[in-house]
This record gives sequence, structure tokens and C-alpha cells, in this order.
Amino acid sequence: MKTQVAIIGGGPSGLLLAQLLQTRGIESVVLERKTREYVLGRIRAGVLERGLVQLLEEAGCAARLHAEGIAHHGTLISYGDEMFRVDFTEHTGQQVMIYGQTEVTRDLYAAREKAGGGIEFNVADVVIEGADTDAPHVDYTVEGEARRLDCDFVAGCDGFHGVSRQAIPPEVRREYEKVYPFGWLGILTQTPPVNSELIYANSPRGFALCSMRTENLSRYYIQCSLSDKPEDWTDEAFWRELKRRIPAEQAETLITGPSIEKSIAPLRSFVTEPMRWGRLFLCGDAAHIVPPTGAKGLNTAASDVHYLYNGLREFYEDNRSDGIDSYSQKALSRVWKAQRFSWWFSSLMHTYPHQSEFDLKMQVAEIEFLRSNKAAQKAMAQNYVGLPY
Ligand code: RFL
Ligand code: PHB
Repeated sequence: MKTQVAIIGGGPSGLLLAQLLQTRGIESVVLERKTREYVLGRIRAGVLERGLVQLLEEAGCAARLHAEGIAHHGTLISYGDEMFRVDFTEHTGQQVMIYGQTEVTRDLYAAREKAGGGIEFNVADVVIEGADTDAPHVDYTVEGEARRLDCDFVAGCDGFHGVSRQAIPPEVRREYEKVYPFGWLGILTQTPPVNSELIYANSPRGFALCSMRTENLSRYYIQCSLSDKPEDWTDEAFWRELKRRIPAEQAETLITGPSIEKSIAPLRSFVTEPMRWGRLFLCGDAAHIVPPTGAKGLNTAASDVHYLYNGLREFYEDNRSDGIDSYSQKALSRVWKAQRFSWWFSSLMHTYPHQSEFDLKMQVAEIEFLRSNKAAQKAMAQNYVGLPY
């Protein structure tokens, strides 16, 4: 089989890139390791920056997002029983959209199907060959049968555990990593959200986040130990702990119910450099991971897709290669800023083992500075709604 762009991974990065290329008549084939149902079963991001919304519009996949997504013009931050709001619209003139990654992915799959675009599920043994030549190809198997995909370019959109990053020789690749000493235990419930906006809560018992998907679907997280298992936490224990970490006034109005999903995610900051090697380009979680505080993961994947799509479009339409040549540098410049924000917001909101009394005082002082200082709120709002591409 032959195509122009071989895309490894059918998560949001890979699917969005495929759909954008399709609008320009650039052919691609998406190779996904799992089934469509498996990919759609993963509950992940919920906050979309304007840049991602615009890309979905450009890809012709934003109709349901506009009909069902909820615009948020600010967010709440609490510490103990104190709570304040950072207004995105006042400080940036922008907003974010609440719309689940699952739904984004569902819409992209639907669009891909409608357009008759190539996608192979259940692929295994993916090997990228000749990325440092003008004629790369991808070897893989489907149900034990060996296949080969010849292409002009390979987009590695296969997430943190994928194979694309490993295809860049170790002597070329440099990795930067910070592992946090806690995780997030998340649940999804068919209950109305406790507040109309998200609440990021710092408490002496650890961080908590009250988020949502729709008016009757809530997503809540609590900071947990890395050794915890989801089955260690009954729903009752989860609700009890969450209520102790958010302001009493919110805890009193919180509507609880049975969880329909419960999982634990470790927190990690990770970047690999460069994001390009020859004709292989890394996109999204394949190249970088952020802790979820601040909702930057999917949104940073989207900015990578933006730079790569435009580079490839210029290559095919205008016979120019400066876009693809500067891809890694442009993407990384924005990636590191998103890393900084996620790291800062995580450090501000979580309880750390062996945190001294002084460290705790510093956290509260910084939160109170944010509460009282418009310039600090503006900087936070600019980062939260998304830095420009
Ligand atoms: P994905 O979503 O991991 O998709 C990669 C796809 O590649 C497939 N794959 C392979 N396919 C073929 N061959 C192989 N060898 C392969 N290896 C893997 C996988 O099956 C998968 O389908 O990466 P992508 O597309 O780059 O998307 C990144 C986002 O998923 C991720 O950044 C976000 O979910 C992070 N994230 C959040 N981001 C936000 O912007 N806002 C949020 O509110 C937000 N909340 C979150 C999050 C991530 C979380 N977890 C679980 C890590 C909340 C959580 C709890
Ligand atoms: C979510 O709704 O899953 C979510 C929202 C905001 C975050 C992280 C996760 O910062």
C-alpha cells in the first residue's frame, strides 16, 4: 500500500492530522493498535482551548462541539474554605470549551468514515523504516498478516507508550522528565456538577478537582498515593475525601452518585527533543506529557498538529520545506511553555510528601498573591486559555 503521510496512532492527534490533510486532498493512512471502541472508552481531557476548537472547525468536525460544548469564561481556585475566581474573558477576551476528548475522538472517527479515509485498527508490530531517507515505509501486521505502507512522511502520533519516539536513534534523542510523587484518582458520575465552573482545590489533605462533561455528567479527581489502586477506593470513600478537600459550602451542595468510571493516572512532565528526525515527525503525547493540572495535554497535541499540518500543506501545495524544517523548533517552543504552566500549577496545588511548614506557607502566599494580583491572574488566564500558536 502507498500513501503520502503514514500516521501511527488513531488518538486525537493522529485523527485530527488526518482530517486536516484530507481537507487539502493530502492522502494519509492511520494505523491504530487498538479497536475504535477501546480508544473511545478512554476518559481523558475535558477542556479545549480556542486553538483546538479552530482546528476542529477547519477539519469540518466542530458541529457537535458547538451544539453541545459548554463555554467557560473563568475558573475557581480554592484553598481550605477560601475560594476565588480567575476570569478568562476579563483578562484575555477568550474562553475555553468543555467538551470531552472522547467526543472529539468520536467526531473525528465519524468524519474520517464519512470521507472514506484510510484507517486500520488492531495493527501490531509497527516498525518505521528509512525515516532518514526520502522514501520511508512502515511495516506492521494485522491479525498476524504482514503488511507494508510506503509513504513520503511518517507522523508519530502514537502516544507516550508508542514506538515512534524509539525510532529516533538514542544518540540523536534527548529526554527530559519529572515524575511527581502522587497520582490522580478520577471518577465519572451521572450527576450535575457541583459548580457551573471548574474548581481547582488546594487542601492540606491534597489536591482535588471538580470538573464536568455535560450538565448531568461530572468528572471529579482527588490526589492519591502512587501505590493506590482504583479498587481500594469505594465510591463512598471517594466522595467523603473529595468533600473534605473542597470548601464546606461546595461540599454541602455536592450531589453524589455511583461512579461509572474510576481510574488512576500518574503525573509526569516529559519532553523529547528533537520532535523530527528525517521524515519522521512526533506529535502529541508521543513527544511530551504534562501533568493534567491546567488541561494542557490534548491542547498541546493540537498545537503540534497545527504546525505539522501547515508544514506538510506548504510542502505539497507550494513545494516549500521551511515549514517542515522548522517544525521541531516551533512545536518545542510552545511545548516548553505549556510544560512550565502545568508544572507551576501542579506545584501550587498539590501536597508533597516531606513538604515543610515553610513550603506550605509559600504555597498559600503564592495562591493569595494570585487571588489579589490582577497581573498574576492575567498571566494565569493567558496560559489557561492557551498561548498563541
Ligand atoms: P493518545 O491519546 O495516547 O493516542 C495515541 C494512540 O496511539 C495508539 N498507539 C499505537 N498505534 C499503533 N501502533 C502503536 N505501536 C501504538 N502505540 C500506541 C494508542 O492506542 C492511541 O490510540 O495520544 P495523542 O493522540 O497524542 O493525544 C494526547 C491526549 O490523549 C492527552 O494529551 C490528553 O488526554 C491529556 N489530558 C488532558 N489534556 C487536555 O488538554 N485537557 C485535559 O483536560 C486533560 N485531562 C488528560 C486529562 C490525560 C489524562 N490521563 C489519563 C493521562 C486527564 C487525564 C486523567
Ligand atoms: C477533566 O475534566 O478531565 C479535566 C479538567 C481540567 C484539568 C484536567 C482534567 O485540568
